[in-house]
Amino acid sequence: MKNKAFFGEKQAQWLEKAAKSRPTLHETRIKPVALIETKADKKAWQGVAVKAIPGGLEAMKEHYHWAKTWILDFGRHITGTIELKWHTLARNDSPLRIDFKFAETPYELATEFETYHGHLDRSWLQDGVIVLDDFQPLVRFQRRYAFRYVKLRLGAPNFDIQIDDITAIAQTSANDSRYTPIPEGGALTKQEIAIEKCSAWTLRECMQTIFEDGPKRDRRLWLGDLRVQALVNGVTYRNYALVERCIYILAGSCNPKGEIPGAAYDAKDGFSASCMVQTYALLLAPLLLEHLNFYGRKAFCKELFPVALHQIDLFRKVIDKDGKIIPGKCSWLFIDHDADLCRETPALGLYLFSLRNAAKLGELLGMPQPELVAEADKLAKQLKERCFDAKTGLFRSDDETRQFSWATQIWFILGDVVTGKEALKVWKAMLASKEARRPHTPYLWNSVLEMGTHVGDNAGVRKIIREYWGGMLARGLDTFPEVFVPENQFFSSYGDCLMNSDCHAWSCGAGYYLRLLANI
Ligand code: RAM
Repeated sequence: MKNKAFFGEKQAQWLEKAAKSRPTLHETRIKPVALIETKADKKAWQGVAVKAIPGGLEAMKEHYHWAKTWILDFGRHITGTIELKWHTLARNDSPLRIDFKFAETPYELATEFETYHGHLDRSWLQDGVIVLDDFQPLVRFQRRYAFRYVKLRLGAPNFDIQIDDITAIAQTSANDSRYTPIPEGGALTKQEIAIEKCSAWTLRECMQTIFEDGPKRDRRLWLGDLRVQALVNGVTYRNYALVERCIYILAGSCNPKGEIPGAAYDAKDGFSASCMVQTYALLLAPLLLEHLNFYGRKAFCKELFPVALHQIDLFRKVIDKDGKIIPGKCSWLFIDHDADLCRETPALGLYLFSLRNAAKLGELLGMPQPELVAEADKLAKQLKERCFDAKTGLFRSDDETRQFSWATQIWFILGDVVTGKEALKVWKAMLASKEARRPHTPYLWNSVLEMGTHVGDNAGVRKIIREYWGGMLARGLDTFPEVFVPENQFFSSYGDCLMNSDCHAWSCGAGYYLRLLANI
């Protein structure tokens, strides 16, 4: 029977390699640090603050009847579950009901999930009920959660219970001993060191059997997120095997046209791929180049290079001879969660970036692709002629809206539409522009850092990190969230910020740039 897989038997082999390289998850046991309550506070992020109840944890150990609510703070973000040890003082006349809720943020903790009105499934919100018919004294919550706070309500009117212990069991595939914290007194400020630490912690929490985007939601490997994660991993935990496992999963899941999926889920019964995202597919070439630069894994990169080249071949088909995207030909062009952003134009810049990176990779692998550079130069010229606006010094979108956006400047500069001093000028004009659409998510902010580094404004990049990532830190989180729009604290791409993931991999990139710029 003919093998329908585009890359033939290799795809099955890649999936097999991925299945065999499932990493070990390291577990840590963590005790709660405080019993807390939430209170409305206009000054706090999203209007909710938490307050420790003095002596609360000791009081919790006393026996009681009737149901009581306990809110625990574990003092840091955890990906894992909890164990509850308890006993009853007399025989029961009913089962024991435990209502529970896990939350990453104070707002999530304080807000009733019944108010949720977003368009992703409510099942992502982490609550539920356990009813114990048989009174086993040790209850381990079966699902995996992402949380710092846990709210429990348990007890019964006709028998006393006593809580003996509550412990969180955190899990990660990151090897903590490989992470070297940055000492104070060197090239980075205290705040920058804290940002780097938070970046690494964000990555660590997302490092499970795959690099997940967020351990609360979507728990999926996304190719765009993976590139950011692989960069930070390369300067922290250096788990190259996990990077390769993830690339094998995606490459093995290519559809019959050879398109690499944007996302995959590591399910118990196999990998399930979804979402064709062309702007992510084009990042495979840069990802492989960076992987080669970090670990020198030539054989691996050679094996996967044809998949990266094929993504370029596929994208070439959606561009006409004038260098314009043919309407209706693209699948999902993800650049940022911004519904009003013209995505086609930045996507063309990203295509240039992919072409140039593929050419560099080809050189290093001894598989040169000179025609890719010629193609990139021709397209860059066409785009410059059509999109450059001399009055503002910025590129407009290549459609009837003639929109100015940071996204277009970023990807045009990363794709070398202009270089050197000209590129630096665009960077400065972008930072000063009042008109250009700004990024919504840390994912695009990460590309801002990449652009600034590319044009050589290291001081400017560090300033953005201190302001934007520093602003996230000031929220009191110890992981970086999926979205952070300082002027709109309730912003969500999903219709309700309860659905936001507050430990999200694509936000960890600042740690990479800080180490790079400080030469650490
Ligand atoms: C969301 C997630 C994920 C991202 C995609 C495009 O579902 O935040 O991280 O890569 O969007």
